[in-house]
Amino acid sequence: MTRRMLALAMALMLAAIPGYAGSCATYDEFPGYTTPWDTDEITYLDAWATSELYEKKYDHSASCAFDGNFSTAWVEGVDGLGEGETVCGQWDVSGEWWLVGVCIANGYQKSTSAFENNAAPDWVTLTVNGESFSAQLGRTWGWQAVGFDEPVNVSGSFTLGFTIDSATGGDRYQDSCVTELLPLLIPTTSEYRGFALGFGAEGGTSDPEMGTDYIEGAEAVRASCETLVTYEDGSYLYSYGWSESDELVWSRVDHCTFTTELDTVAAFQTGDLWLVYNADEGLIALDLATGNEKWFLSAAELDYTAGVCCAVGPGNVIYLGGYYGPDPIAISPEGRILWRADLGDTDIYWLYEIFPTKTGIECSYESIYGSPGVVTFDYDGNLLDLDF
Ligand SMILES: [Ca+2]
Repeated sequence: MTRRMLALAMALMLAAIPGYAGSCATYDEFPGYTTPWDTDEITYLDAWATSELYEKKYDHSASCAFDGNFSTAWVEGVDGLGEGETVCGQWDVSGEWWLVGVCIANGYQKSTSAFENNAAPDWVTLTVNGESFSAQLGRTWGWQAVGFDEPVNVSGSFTLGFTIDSATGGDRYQDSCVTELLPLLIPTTSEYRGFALGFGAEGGTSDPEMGTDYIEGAEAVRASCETLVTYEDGSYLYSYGWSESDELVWSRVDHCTFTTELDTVAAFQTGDLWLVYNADEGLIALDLATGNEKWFLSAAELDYTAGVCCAVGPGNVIYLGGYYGPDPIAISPEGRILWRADLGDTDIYWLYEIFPTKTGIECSYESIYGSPGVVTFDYDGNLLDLDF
């Protein structure tokens, strides 16, 4: 690996350091993750809480938050909304795992009336192995998920603590309830890329300084993505569209079965489009505001596989390159292939970075002539300069 490649790998690693927690999605929207319900390798052991509401006819003990039963909930037992109260669950795992987050069924989900009548945690602190994560939950029906800023390595037995920092009262009662807490884990052989927010997210090399007003027409929704790379069944890319008030507007999962050390999934934004690249399928353009598909270019049409790099130039034109070549392709925001460059030299390979400049796109390559090499094309795809 050359110095330049090392620098690139470092940059990608730095870009991958997640700094975002508190995303919401349904349990079903997290394929690729393992829960205690999915495997014998994660065994539920025990539960306890700092307080439990006692009612003769109903069980509200700590174990109700871990029983897989939506008719039962842990209900704290102090006066008021239960701020500061904690419920804990303990599991035993065989081997080593990353605990990456928690799926939560918030409030009392036995029935819609129980849900509305009772209180539900708002801000909470999740604790595992001495690491704490703060997250705001929605007072929403069904599952929501909290992704940790960084995954926590667990082996042997581990304890998940859930502390209520604030809560929203119910129509009739002030007792805070939690119906289910379900840890999300991945094997340590998988690679968790965390959350990447906004422009030039995972896999992107776009330059927001280029003068492209990339949020024009899409101020109401911003997008984020998260990548999960497993060496068992390929990579998953989770994309989310968020409103200005941080409500989840849309989400989707893209799965790529092709396995390599290179990125096989990527997402980036241009104008009012959220672009998802999947080495199995191709380039999918989504409406940033709705998550609906606008156009699609197949991997065969693009002639790309893994290690995609992308950039957005003037007029929101998209430029793609990749490890296995070929040379850059320019795609209009409407999904039309504008041009394909062709260097015609197989000794210049692995286009790994595209950088839009005033005169054209600077493309960084590896080659037998020395690395890095920079090839510049003008915005019509004509070769301007070869610098090796
Ligand atoms: Ca329950």
